[in-house]
Amino acid sequence: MRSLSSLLLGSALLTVCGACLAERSRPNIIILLADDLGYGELGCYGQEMIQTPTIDALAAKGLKFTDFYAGTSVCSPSRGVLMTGIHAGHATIRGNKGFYQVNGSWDRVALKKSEITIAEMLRDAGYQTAFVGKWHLGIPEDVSTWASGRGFDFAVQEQWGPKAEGGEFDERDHQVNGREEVIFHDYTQYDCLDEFRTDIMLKFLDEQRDQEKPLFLFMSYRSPHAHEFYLRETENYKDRGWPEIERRHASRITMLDEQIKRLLAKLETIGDMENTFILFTSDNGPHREHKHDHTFFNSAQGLNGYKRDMYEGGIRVPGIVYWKGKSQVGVSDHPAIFYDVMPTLADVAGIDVPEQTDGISFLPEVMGTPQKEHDLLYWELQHASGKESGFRQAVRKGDWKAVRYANKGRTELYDLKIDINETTDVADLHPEVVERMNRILTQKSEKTELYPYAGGPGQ
Ligand SMILES: [Ca+2]
Repeated sequence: MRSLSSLLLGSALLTVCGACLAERSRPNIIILLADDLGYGELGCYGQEMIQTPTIDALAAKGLKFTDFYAGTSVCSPSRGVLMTGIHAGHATIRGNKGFYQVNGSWDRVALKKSEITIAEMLRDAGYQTAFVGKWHLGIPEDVSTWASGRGFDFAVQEQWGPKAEGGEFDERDHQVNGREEVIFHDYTQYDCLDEFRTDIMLKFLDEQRDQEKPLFLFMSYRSPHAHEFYLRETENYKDRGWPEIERRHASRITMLDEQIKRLLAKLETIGDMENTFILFTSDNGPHREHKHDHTFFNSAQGLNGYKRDMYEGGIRVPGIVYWKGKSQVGVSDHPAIFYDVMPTLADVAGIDVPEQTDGISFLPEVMGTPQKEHDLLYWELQHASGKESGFRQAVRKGDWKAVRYANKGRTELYDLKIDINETTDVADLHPEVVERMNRILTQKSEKTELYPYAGGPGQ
């Protein structure tokens, strides 16, 4: 029997350390984000030519979402929605570039400091937060807008564009914790950029992991984005007779899969896979750049459109959740979107959801309990390329999907239930639905200073 004094001592320790115990018992959280990976580029989403065994295994033992959506259809604004939980119609970042009237030019836009990021939310809840890769939510000249300034204890960031003191960043230089130091990506030493980035994260886990804290890790990969300086020669798919550009595309996706395998193995080794919530997704649909043809591997799984489009091919992306011993095993058709990620992770961590978010936690769906649905999902994108192609919007309400080319005053309507590939515009057959959707599209897009077409036609 324990003595009274030891019971009292135990009780005192519990009181003293109650807060830290609560923090330590919070689950680890990991976001694995691919760049421009299409809905159909993984085996678990029907891909038959490109091998992705690690991600497929994650989907097989976790929950695979069929209706998972990016924040919008291009990098910076989509990632902004992911990090803030704010939908694209009133987010700060509405396109890769905004229009600065003061000098009449299109340029980068940073997240507002008044908008809390997922990293800030979790760091404030006691998490150790770590980031490697592409940030794309700040401006090059202002380090306070970089990942290190937005909630990450450890941040190694690819950076390009002008330096505050003049000159340009060499994007092979990965900037550590702001500009504390630089790790040079000597691309002759790695099979691919994501191998280099994974090495950085593995080293962090070996040397800087604070086991007293739960971990939030955000791996922002390069693959299969078109822009990569160098890829080491590999034997991958050499016997297939594919065009070289397509062989390399497939090879990079398979190498990304291998890097995820290395990271998961490390987490398993150090004990961080236990009680860890993992989300794998992509920031937008497949690209068709540098002469890569997104139809060669059926990268959007037949969906219409690709990166920068408001059709499903531009915004519907892989979404896989695995939480060892806790997540449901199977497939979900619950429509979820990037602005749901912040409330979901708040739910996972057991903390309050920031008021700014438009999202709904999809944790109940992951756990197999009753799930609240969105009334509608909304996207918009401002291109910097001019008025004609400038402003695109989309809304999904039930099975209705409207796509509006606002600067042309044209709204298309699709019935996803019978036409998931958006082949037949039925706007003429349902003018009352179009009118309702147009009202939503106008209402959801708030005017904002740096995106002159936001707000829709006539504003
Ligand atoms: Ca992207």
